[in-house]
Amino acid sequence: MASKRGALIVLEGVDRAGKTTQCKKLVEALQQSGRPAEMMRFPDRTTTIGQLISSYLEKKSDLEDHTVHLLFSANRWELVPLMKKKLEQGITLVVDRYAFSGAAFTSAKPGFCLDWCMKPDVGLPKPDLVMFLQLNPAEAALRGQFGIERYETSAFQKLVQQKFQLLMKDPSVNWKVIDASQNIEDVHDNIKSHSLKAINTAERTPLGELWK
Ligand code: ADP
Ligand code: FDM
Repeated sequence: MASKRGALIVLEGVDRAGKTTQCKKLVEALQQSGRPAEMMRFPDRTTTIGQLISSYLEKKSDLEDHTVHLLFSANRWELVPLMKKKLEQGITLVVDRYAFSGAAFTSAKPGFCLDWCMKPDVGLPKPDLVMFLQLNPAEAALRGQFGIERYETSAFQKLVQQKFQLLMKDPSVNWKVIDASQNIEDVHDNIKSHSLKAINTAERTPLGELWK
């Protein structure tokens, strides 16, 4: 009998909602309960493409808007063989941002439609679960100032949030909205319970293709 595949679990959400904190805690909890799990994040700034993106985000270089959008997508596609290999090995992948950030951030720029922004990511491995960490801007502000990277302004983040709301209307994706204003442990318990269900379901279902 073929071994059971791992689940592809994505955390999305506004800046400072707790994505990174929760991805790490989820991976630790899964590993401690004997379930193989690894964390990934997009953009993955370690690859050649990722370094171009990182320099753009740090405002050390400028890139044309369509071009950088396609680089973010290429950065996901270049990791697909590795992701599939790990999932087939039974490793659950917990991913900090994915194609939803890609579509939400670029479509918040003038002159971009959501449909065009989603196209390059059509066919990526489809997450078994996407959790959106919901936090209002006032509460996010209590967690610290915006950083100095590109996109880190409240006006732009507000537009991004609206694009996420549109993406969440798509019933082909298994979205769960998480109240990220709770304390770290309560958010974690919520995320863990959704994740355990997704891991069980993924064992019995083939990996899908996103937005196809
Ligand atoms: P993100 O990856 O979504 O930007 P982080 O996980 O980096 O968010 O968290 C941003 C900041 O908020 C960090 O200082 C983190 O310790 C803090 N934080 C995360 N989750 C919570 C929470 N539930 N309550 C209060 N502070 C939090
Ligand atoms: N971002 C992230 C995009 O614009 N497109 C994408 O496809 C992805 C994955 O890059 F501002 C943006 C979102 C955020 C920045 O920051 C990455 P972090 O701190 O590494 O998540």
